[in-house]
Amino acid sequence: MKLAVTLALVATTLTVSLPASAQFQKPEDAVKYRQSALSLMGTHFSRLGAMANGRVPFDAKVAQDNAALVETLSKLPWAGFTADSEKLRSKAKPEIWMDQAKFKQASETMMADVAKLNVAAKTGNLDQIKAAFGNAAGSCKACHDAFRE
Ligand code: ASC
Repeated sequence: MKLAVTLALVATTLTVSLPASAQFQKPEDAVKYRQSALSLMGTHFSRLGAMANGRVPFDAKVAQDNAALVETLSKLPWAGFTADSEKLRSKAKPEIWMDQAKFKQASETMMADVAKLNVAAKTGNLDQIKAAFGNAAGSCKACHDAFRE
């Protein structure tokens, strides 16, 4: 019994501390993971955009909920850009793996911008949200221009 508990603890520790690539059974799973995270981020970011651009009426609570989700989701895609998924067909450009420092910098800029968008959403001030949304949309686009087909 004690051994079983110890083994379970060791297994849990290993799972948590393994590198990202080892968290996916197949390279395809990593691609699916990052695409899912980016797709969800786009969905919730677009709902904020609709309010920032006046296409739907501003609702402070809806803006807060979506901005909080976007900030959380922004942390997820990167683990899916595993070395062994580079060879798979997707919109990811080889530059992601060729210039990893630049890709990491772009991801950090985006995460910082959406964290600021979340702060702005909590104020409930539409002008602040509009400004922060514009910056975040710019960092999404910059990364897509450089790293997405
Ligand atoms: C979105 C979405 C993106 C970004 C980007 C901003 O709503 O899905 O990828 O905004 O278009 O420039």
